[in-house]
Amino acid sequence: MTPNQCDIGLIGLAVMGENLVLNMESKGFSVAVFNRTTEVTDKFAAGRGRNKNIQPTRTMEEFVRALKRPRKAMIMVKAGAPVDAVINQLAPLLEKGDVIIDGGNSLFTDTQRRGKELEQSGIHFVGCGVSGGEEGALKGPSLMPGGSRESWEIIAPIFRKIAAQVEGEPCCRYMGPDGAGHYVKMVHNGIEYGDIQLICEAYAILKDIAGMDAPELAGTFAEWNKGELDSYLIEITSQIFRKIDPETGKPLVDVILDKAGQKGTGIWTLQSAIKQSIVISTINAAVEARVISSRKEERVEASKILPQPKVEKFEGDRAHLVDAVRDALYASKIVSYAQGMELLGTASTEYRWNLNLGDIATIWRGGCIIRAKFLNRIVEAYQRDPMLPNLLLDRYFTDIIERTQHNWRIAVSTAVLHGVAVPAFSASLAYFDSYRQARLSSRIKNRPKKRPHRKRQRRITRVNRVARPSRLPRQARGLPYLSESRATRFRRILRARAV
Ligand code: NBP
Repeated sequence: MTPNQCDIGLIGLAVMGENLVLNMESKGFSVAVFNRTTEVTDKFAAGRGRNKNIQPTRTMEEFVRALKRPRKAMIMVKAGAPVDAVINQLAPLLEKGDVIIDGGNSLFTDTQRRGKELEQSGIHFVGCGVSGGEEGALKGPSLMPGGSRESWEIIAPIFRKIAAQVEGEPCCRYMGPDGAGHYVKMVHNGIEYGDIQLICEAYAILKDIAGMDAPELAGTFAEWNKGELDSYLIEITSQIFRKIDPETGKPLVDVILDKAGQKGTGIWTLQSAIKQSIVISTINAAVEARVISSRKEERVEASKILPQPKVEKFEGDRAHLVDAVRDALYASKIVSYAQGMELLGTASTEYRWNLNLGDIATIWRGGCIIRAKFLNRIVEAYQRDPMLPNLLLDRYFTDIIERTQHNWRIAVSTAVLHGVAVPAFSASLAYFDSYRQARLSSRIKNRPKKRPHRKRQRRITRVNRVARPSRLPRQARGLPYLSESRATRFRRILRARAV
């Protein structure tokens, strides 16, 4: 192939990189590829990349020479130091106006730093969240690009085409400047953890209390997948229950190790939520559940020492319990997304990203692990009110909570009485029970404050008026202009509901 002919280049031919390259090529783009270990490149070129519009390269110089201007080079290597190592090799060979895209799970603050560093040489840097695992990468992922708008215009024709398509719409929209794309991907992963944990808890109640076996569980989840819970994760859960372990002949779910690991993004989401003072208790419960599950040996020992609850066999109405668990799952999921969306909205204000929450729900509808019918309801909620402070306040979601609330409590209390751990179900319910109350028990923590002397009070007020930066208009403080304060938004929601 002659130089400067490839539409895009990709560095890092592990599972995600290889599949993305094949996806790009299948959509009509020519792709140059490079990998630190040359044998990996050679193996790919001779195998899955054979007889395709793919150009293997063996040095970074050869890789850069293969690209059309403005050059578009995507990095798909392990997050952290490897990304910096690749950028340090690649950037000196690029020119002003070229674009580097980091498609790995990088920490958004690293993306902000890298973007600033590259800006000095006029090279665009895009931090792009890629969701959907290896299958998504091959067939169409959900893509969350962040960087300058100019860089988005350069990569958009390729990215919109390789993304998953839902109802003719690509699951890829511009998220916002600098670290916005990687931040959205990070929260997406946190939400994914929450979804998975909620499913685990539904399974625990149905199996350990209702006594359902694998075929019954498969049928129940398949049934749920026909309704409001229709989603990729519910669908694959129903399929998992049908898998048989070839060695023992038992259902796979009964023999598989109960130990879950985690990568950085769940913990980063929690750290960011603490920094922004946002409660994401469902995601928090999900991350902690993984931590406890990973201590298998310790749990085995503890189970021999600690007292087990003395519980009676469940004698209630099994069908009713199944309905209660389904409702608890849906209500808790709504709370989890309400928390995740609030975190995104707050970070957007803090970092001045101007995130569009409706767009984010739109691009999660396909390609990614959390794809679900329910995301359409979130899109509609933000169409009704783009400034919605909390999803629970949207009329559709309030109605769901009203309908499911009683069953939600039955599921959680039954689990507690039978000693089945449901940390994400109960954290979601506790969040709802706190958020819905005008007056909380926290008043006990507050000591009544002495009123200052009237003269001193006047002086404090005067000082505050002049010097407290929060008294200045938002724009004067360099914050993005918000048309409404949070309080005004609530008053408007209440007025609308009164009609
Ligand atoms: P890995 O995260 O396993 O990384 C392997 C790749 O990184 C190889 O190409 C390896 O080259 C390269 N690499 C390493 Br390690 N250190 C390097 C260095 N110092 N310089 C240059 N290259 C280096 O690959 P992956 O699972 O395909 O994931 C790629 C990215 O996508 C990650 O950030 C991941 O978090 C993210 N992601 C993964 C998934 C998923 O389902 N796997 C989903 C969504 C996002 P070598 O061959 O020479 O060792």
